[in-house]
Amino acid sequence: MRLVHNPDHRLHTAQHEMYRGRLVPCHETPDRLDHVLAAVQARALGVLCLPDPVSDAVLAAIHTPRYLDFLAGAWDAWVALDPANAALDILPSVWAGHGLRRDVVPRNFAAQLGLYTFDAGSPMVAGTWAAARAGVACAVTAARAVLAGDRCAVALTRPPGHHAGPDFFGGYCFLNNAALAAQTLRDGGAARVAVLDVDYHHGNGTQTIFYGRDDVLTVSLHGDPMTEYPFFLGHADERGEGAGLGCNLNLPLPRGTAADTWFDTLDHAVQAVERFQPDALVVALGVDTFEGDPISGFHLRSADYLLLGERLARLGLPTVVTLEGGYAVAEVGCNVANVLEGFAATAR
Ligand code: SP5
Ligand code: ZN
Repeated sequence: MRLVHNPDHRLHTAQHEMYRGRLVPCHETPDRLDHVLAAVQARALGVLCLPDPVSDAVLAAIHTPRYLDFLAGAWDAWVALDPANAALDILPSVWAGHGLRRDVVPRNFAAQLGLYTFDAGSPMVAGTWAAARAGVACAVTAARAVLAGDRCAVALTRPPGHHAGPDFFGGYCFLNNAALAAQTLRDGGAARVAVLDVDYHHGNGTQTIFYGRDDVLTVSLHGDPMTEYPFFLGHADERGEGAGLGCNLNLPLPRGTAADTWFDTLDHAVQAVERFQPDALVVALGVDTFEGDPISGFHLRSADYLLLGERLARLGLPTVVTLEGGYAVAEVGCNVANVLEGFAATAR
């Protein structure tokens, strides 16, 4: 199993996210990935390798030019406002919601920031763009390995991606790694691709990217948006639109859901993937479904992740895995390694 890791992930190290009127320490930290890398190496789950570089055209297949330009220039624009900003994370304070125009891009940087994000919990720093780009390279490299015949390849990366849409960031995500992996599989000859998102949070960015398309099925199993982030998308009645009608499936579950119900619901997700008859699978793997996760509300235990890996492998599909959330730092490595171990034991 090829394990593509992001050598630049540490460049994205932010300080604070806004929570209940205060800046609190970021949950999405570099040590998360360090624990994952240590765990997969300790168990010899596969070959750790570096990503191949990717061109701008790869990003532009999923994200808009104006959004990519914004991300690429955001840090310089931030520091140009005031040299003292170099010591501060970029966070927004105004948003283009509630009937406000999104078609005109203001010249003001704070306004642009509010045009391109939907929360105040996703700080950007000087190295965010480089880290996120290198993360995309991991996802695309993993997808290319699967196109070349690997049964499974894994992008071990951060920042995560599944909340990032065509022209927006949020939920600690800037570029949608899973969507870019799916698009790479499509461009490489897979006629139909399924994205199965098992992160605790609804994959709103991925859903939005593929909502009108019938060549990519998006399925997400997540905390009910009536009470859980990202709140404003992820309901069961969102089924896709136009040609994509029927190609999006949301399976929201109440906060507090334990493993038995979660796995029953995973069976529904897996059946939907099977009905779609895809040529390849992308798994958006968040392990923030863990009982000890500090920001989430499901109750999976570490051993359950072995079963998840087995279940995913039993689909029998060429599979790309991207790393999404998981904030119980001490256990995140074990939980991710368990998924991969369960997969490898079953795929063999
Ligand atoms: C990829 C991913 O899992 N993104 C999740 C983004 C969730 N952002 C909102 C989190 C609210 C955190 N609450 C802070 C609790 C302080 N103890
Ligand atoms: Zn999550």
